[in-house]
Amino acid sequence: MDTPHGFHITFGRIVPDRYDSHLERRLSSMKGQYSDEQAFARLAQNGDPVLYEVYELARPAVHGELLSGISIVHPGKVGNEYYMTKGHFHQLLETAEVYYCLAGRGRMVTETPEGDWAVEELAAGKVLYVPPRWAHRSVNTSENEDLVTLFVYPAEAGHDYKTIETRGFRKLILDLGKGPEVVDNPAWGG
Ligand code: PAN
Ligand code: ZN
Repeated sequence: MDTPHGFHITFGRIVPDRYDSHLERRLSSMKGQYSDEQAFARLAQNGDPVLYEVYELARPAVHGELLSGISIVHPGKVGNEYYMTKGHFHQLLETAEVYYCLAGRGRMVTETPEGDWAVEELAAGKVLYVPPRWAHRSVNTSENEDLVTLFVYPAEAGHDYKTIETRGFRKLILDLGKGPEVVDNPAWGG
């Protein structure tokens, strides 16, 4: 919570000491992805904050190679919806991914083209396996800490962002006054 006279200090920012690419995703690149468009517009008037960052070690996109890196979702909300990644299916749908949560708290929102869905808790020390066919999005549900995960997936997987951009995920993670809740996405367009 912001207080009028106080400030807070974030300790121990996790950044890998070696990487090939560093991507910053700002609010403007998430247009249409948050449920409260008015809250999105209000936030956008005050600048274009970085919502999350990805550090990746490059490898050739061929069978047998693995890509790894660190994803950092910053704390914050657009209206009552927590900061989150865009989320995607892998272009090669039959490829999986492992996530290892290094710091923070959050949720991994997942679903398949067949209509299954699952929301898993993320907390430091938790390992999550995202099986082939499951779209995935990480959501930071902490009030003031980064959600930091290490990920590993086949280098040939590729990303299909379009499907999620067009129809969204079936489930949203909202704070309706009692902390994070899984809520049906009223705008889901499958
Ligand atoms: C991760 C994600 C990373 C950022 O490396 O790419 O967490 O999320 P978006 O790609 O959805 O913006 C991964 O799942 N790679 O496949
Ligand atoms: Zn992925």
